[in-house]
Amino acid sequence: MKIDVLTLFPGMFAGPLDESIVKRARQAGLLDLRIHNLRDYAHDRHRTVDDRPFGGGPGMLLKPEPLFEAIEALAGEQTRVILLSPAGRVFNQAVARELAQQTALLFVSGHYEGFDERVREQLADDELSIGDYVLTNGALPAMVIIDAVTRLLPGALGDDESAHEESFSQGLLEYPQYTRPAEFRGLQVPEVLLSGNHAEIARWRAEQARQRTKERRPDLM
Ligand code: 4HQ
Repeated sequence: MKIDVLTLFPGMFAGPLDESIVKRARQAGLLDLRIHNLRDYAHDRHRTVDDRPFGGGPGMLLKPEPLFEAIEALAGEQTRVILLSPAGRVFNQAVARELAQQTALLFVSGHYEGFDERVREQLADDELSIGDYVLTNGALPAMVIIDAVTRLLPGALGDDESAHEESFSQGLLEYPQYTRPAEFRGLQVPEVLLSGNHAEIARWRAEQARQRTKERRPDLM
């Protein structure tokens, strides 16, 4: 998969996408990730990318010319162009699975009060939010989504990591888990997990997952 990111803060992307599973996916050629500075597409010597809203009001907007030129330069026929903003549909695991099927993604990370509406109308295929809170810009949302999508690319997870994906994708929260020692500071691991009875263990785990989900995240049930 090819992923391009258009941002005013390319420096924010150094680090989170250079570790762990995303790093390995990039090295293996499963993910071709490129970060682009929106300022490189500005027209003037001050590299201006923002301007005041018509009609007045607080804050600045990303002006259309640099965004149009950048997106037209970076997006191919197959590219899904995605704006990050709190007004988007809310990202979740189902959206991650949908994006993991695409050939190419271009994330456009907003800043200030957002985008000139013509960018939305003419260039965006999709608009996503990572949740109902306000961030300073769309760089972290872009990284969150890239992380969640990358681990779904075929071959991105090792065998141990894939086994884990199965249990979460049942749509419930995880059951409680324990490792050695069986007693730690007087705290015992539940007897059933030491029993060796695999059918009974599977039943116990399913019930724990159900109870925990009902208690903490009834919206998932
Ligand atoms: N922002 N999910 C404002 C977000 C956000 C979110 C990005 C802040 C866009 C203009 N983006 N800029 N939550 O809060 O995606």
